[in-house]
Order: sequence, then C-alpha cells, then structure tokens
Amino acid sequence: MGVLNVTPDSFSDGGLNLDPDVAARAARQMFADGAAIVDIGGESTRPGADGVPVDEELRRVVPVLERLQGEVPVSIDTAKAEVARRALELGAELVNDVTALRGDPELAEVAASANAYVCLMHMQGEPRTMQQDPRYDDVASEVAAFLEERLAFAVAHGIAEERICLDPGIGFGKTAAQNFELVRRLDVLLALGRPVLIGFSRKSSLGKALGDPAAKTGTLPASVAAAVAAYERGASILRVHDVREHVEALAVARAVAVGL
Ligand code: HH2
Repeated sequence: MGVLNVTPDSFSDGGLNLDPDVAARAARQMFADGAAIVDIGGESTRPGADGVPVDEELRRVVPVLERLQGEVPVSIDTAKAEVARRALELGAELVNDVTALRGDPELAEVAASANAYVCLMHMQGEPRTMQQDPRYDDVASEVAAFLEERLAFAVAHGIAEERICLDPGIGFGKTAAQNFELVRRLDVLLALGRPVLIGFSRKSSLGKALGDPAAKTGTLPASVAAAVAAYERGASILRVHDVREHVEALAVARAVAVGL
C-alpha cells in the first residue's frame, strides 16, 4: 500500500502533493512501482495534529480521486463518512479509518452499503495528545482485544468479515518499544483470523532505534527493515511511502520465505 498524503502538514510528505496533478502522478508512479493500492489521505494524524473540517478534506482529496478513477486502485484514509462516501463513489475500494469506526457514527453504514474493504486501526487516545504518556499492561493483548471488539462491531453493522483487515496502529499512542513489541508479537493479532496491515514507514520509532531519542522521522533503510520484519511475522499489507524500494525488498524476503 503506497501512502499519498494530500495535506500541508503530514509528518513526512506534507506539502508535496497539494497540486492534484502532482498527487495523481505520484499515485500512478506508486502503482507502476508495484503498489497494489494507493492510500489517499486529506487529514494528517501525526502526533499533535488538529482535525480538518469535512469541506477542506473533500477539497483536498476529490480532485485527486477524480484523476485516478479507473486507473489506480485507491484506498481512502479518512474517519469521516462524507469523505468516504465521495471517495467510494469515485472508485475507492477500501476505507482506511484510523479510529476503527469510532470517529463518525455513519461511517460503518457507508462502508457496508458500498461493500467496501475496511481497515480497522488501533489508537490509544487521539492524535493531539496520544504520544503524551501511552501506557499498557500488555500492549499486544490489549491491542488485540480492542481490534477484536471493533471487528465484531463492524460485522454487526453489515461489513463483511472477509473484507476487513486489522492494524495495530504503529505510533498511535505507543512508545517506540511498544511499536517494536507489536511487530515482534504479531502472532497475537494474527490469531484474530484477519489480514494484518503494518504502517511503520518513516515513523519516528525507527529513528529512536538508531539512537536519536528526539527523532521525528525514520530513514528509508530503517523503514524497509521494519516492513520486512513485519512481513516475516505474517503481515499481509505494508503501508509505505517509498514503494519501489519496499517492493524490491519484499520480493526478496518473499523468495526466501516461499521460493521464487
Ligand atoms: N499511519 C498514518 C496514517 N494512516 N493508517 C493505517 N491504517 N495505519 C497506519 O499506520 C497509518 C495510517 C500516519 O502516517 P502518514 O500518513 O505518513 O502521516 P500523517 O498522518 O501525518 O498524514
């Protein structure tokens, strides 16, 4: 899954794709580079971020979706029902909701009636404050219990179970150590029986693992290492900014795991 943020303030690619022609070109390139789907977002959820009004989010993403319709498989990174509805009308296949259907009471119904794929992500707290002092007794089992409950909620609201993937939400109310533990103990999430998505790309925990406690982002080699580690532990979808480099690394990891 390639990441395309149409925002002025995303933590690693903010401001790069504000022109819809530039954004659409970047999405086409990700697809050509081997992304199975491109995740388009019009609201940053980086630590400390404030929300964006629905009109502004639509203004950012709709022109990009219009340009990609029928050309590139697209996922919409939103917690808002209205944004998801427009995106699905314009051909998006997956709704990627970092609130796991807690943010907008109408989103489950929108996704169900469009028969969309849905990604449910774990977050402790909310973006503005989530990194202040994240605490868990046992991060893997608490995240799994949350995702199990959200999976049941989604199914109860008419979303087909086989259309749902689960995501522990790397960096969303977790310390660096907790983020790495979630990948190390991915089996706890896989036990829920759904495909797992991991988004470690460029996140600050990678920089922290390299010895910089004040890191705001992670490097490309560190991102690739995290993606390969997640793949080897059973992740099915890797959400990444640098598609070609990840596709190459994952092709080799796959050749080792299952043969050429
Ligand atoms: N991470 C970000 C945004 N959306 N969605 C899922 N399912 N999983 C993630 O790990 C995830 C996500 C944050 O990264 P990015 O989109 O690059 O930054 P920003 O939120 O600042 O736009």
